[in-house]
Amino acid sequence: MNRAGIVILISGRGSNMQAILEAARAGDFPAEIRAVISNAPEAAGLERARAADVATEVVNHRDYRNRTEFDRALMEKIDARTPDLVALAGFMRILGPEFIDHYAGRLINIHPSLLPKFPGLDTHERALASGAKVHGASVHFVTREVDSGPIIIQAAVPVLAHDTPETLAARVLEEEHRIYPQAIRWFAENRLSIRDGRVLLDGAQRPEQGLVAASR
Ligand code: NHR
Ligand code: GAR
Repeated sequence: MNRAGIVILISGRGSNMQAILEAARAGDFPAEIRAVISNAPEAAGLERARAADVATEVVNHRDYRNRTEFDRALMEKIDARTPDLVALAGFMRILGPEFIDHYAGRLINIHPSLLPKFPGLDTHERALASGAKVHGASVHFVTREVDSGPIIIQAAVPVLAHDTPETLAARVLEEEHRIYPQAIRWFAENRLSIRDGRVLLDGAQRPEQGLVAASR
């Protein structure tokens, strides 16, 4: 079987990247990781990728005069790997319209909240401050407007009485590691489509397959 090629973009630790690499290693996974690219030379995920024998690149945003120049350099590095899918995994730079349009329909992100709640940064702090009883993570197609693209899958976790941003983040992260490989599997199996701004799985809206419920 022809496996889909993936390029993963990171900025930091790379635990979601690692979860995807491990899923791909496990066999019968329909995608292969062609490269991991970081905008941050110090990202710990680069070391983890190397340890797994995956090609790595750095496109340091500080080396470019503006966002457009950075985005173009990044596009060049990505396209050299001819991926079917580009996956943001803890990638921390907002991408401009030229980049977004170039990868339309083949660019996805994992975001640590139940979108459309808490787009942007510091999601766990904000979820706690809001008094929310559930929180979670979302995998979505990336569009020009940040954290607003069509949602592929979400996982919910309970917010517990003594949670801190750190304990809540850890509970969410476990779910991220489950749903990101799942979303990539669906994409690689060509089972996802977008109609009226919504993601369909096998041509239908299937909440029971698109949501992993709160556990514990
Ligand atoms: N780009 C577009 N156009 N659309 C999206 O949906 C994107 C995107 C780039 C990244 C990930 C996103 C997240 O999951 C993502 C989605 C960084 C910021 C941010 O404010 C916001 C959202 C996300 C990632 N970044 C600052 C910036 O000026 C830098 C912050 C930093 O370096 O710490 O780019 O949350
Ligand atoms: C993850 O929780 C991811 O959802 C979040 O950062 C963490 C990265 O962890 N992403 C963002 O906040 C994007 N702005 P990881 O590097 O270990 O995968």
